[in-house]
Amino acid sequence: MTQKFVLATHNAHKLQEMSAILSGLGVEVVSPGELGIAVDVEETGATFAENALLKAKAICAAANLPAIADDSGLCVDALNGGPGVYSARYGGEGLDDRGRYMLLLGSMRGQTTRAAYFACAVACVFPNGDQLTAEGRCDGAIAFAPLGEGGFGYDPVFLLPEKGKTFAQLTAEEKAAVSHRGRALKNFAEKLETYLHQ
Ligand code: ITT
Repeated sequence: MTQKFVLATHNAHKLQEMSAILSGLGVEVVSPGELGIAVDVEETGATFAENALLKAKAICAAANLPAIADDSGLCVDALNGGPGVYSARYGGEGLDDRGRYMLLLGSMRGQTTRAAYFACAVACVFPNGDQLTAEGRCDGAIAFAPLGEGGFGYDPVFLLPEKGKTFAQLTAEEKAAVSHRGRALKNFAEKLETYLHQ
């Protein structure tokens, strides 16, 4: 594929994961920083898919290049699906990743129902207005204490029962093979290939 895509994210960890996964799938990407673009998009959508589309549209318009956005989050059964689309803002502005996952562990204290999943919606918008979308999900459970040093965000408290490890205990490749983002981007790359051969 010779077409270049700009990744519509300001999250350095997401950028790194998306670049690695998409490069492995043969999709050439550039970051907004490399293009000198910084667009702050208000995530007003009610769903991951709506927010992904908002981000992709805004960056596509600013860069005049096809733009790929990811909107993602952690959905916890015992918290009625929260923090969900509010995962990046959980607990308010003052918290960092650790602050957010510690807050989550606190709100899960005494909860025996630990089921949770990560969700990811990917949207790609082309300068001619065409759109491609894809979704991915990874089921797991909320750990009782943080474990592992890898990844970002809620990774230290997201447990994959079948591996007996948190996302933060996996290598980047192991995480990408099963993660919500890895699955969504793989599905997206298949749709992109079909689209580009039309
Ligand atoms: P952009 O909108 O600029 O892409 P963001 O971090 O605000 O960056 P989102 O609105 O999609 O992105 O929020 C996603 C949040 O969900 C992210 O900040 C993490 O807290 C969490 N999250 C998403 N994917 C994750 C992953 O793979 N591992 C751990 N936490 C993740």
